[in-house]
Amino acid sequence: MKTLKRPFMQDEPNHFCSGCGHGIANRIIAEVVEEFGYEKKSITTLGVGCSCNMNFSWGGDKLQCAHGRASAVVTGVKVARPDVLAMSYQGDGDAYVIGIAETLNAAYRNANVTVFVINNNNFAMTGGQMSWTTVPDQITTTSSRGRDVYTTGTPMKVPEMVSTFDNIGYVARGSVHSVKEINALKKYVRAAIEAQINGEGYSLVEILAPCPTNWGLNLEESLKWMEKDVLPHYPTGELLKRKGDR
Ligand SMILES: Cc1ncc(C[n+]2csc(CCOP(=O)(O)OP(=O)(O)O)c2C)c(N)n1
Ligand code: SF4
Ligand SMILES: [Mg+2]
Repeated sequence: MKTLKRPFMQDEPNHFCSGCGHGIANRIIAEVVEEFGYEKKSITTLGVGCSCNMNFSWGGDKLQCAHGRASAVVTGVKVARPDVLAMSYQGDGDAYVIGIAETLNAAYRNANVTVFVINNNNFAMTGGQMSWTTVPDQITTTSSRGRDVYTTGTPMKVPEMVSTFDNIGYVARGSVHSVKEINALKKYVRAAIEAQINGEGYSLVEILAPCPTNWGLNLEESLKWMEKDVLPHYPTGELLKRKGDR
């Protein structure tokens, strides 16, 4: 019988709610890090939010950052330790709202780091407030009648924005809402990490993920809602291919 190698996650069960998309994202990143042989040579900077729970499941070295600052901290990590795989793992509120300056500057400076942003369309950890990624008409605790895009802005699309910085390494958006998308996501994660290893510059993978707890839906309803209401605003795919493939 073939024994599958286990990704370098810790033995503790994760601390995410059942049906949460963070766990799948953690697992995929762990598998790819292990495939490249960096399980003992990675440093991940964590945003504030449910992403902090990665602390309990992730086997690599981690740095917990102040809210929104993980892309700045990971830039410094790579300067100090160019030999490690330097990744940040952040939520949409962390990376695209409070930390939008740090996120854009890391990309603009073409730091040779890999940024993962888990976009669940809300500030999950603090109870489901509206984020800049909340989709039109989405009900949150601070948009109780549904998000009004005329007064609060339209969904923030940072991968589309940074993919105009065409000196950088790689940009993609994936999702964990179906098996097909999970398989595609693994390819994006692999491409982003390989771009860093080859010194091709900044890479970003946004990962669409369900948050059944704050969406007030069960998992099945959450996945259907993503397909119908989230994907039209956040199409998946590669936005900026690796340098050799452009
Ligand atoms: C400076 C600061 N402001 C506000 C907060 C409160 N806070 C904690 S988590 C969070 C939102 C996190 O949302 P997101 O990054 O989308 O992560 P998620 O929990 O959705 O995965 C906020 C506003 C904080 N911890 N620090
Ligand atoms: S609140 Fe949402 S994002 Fe946070 S662990 Fe629960 S399901 Fe996941
Ligand atoms: Mg969020």
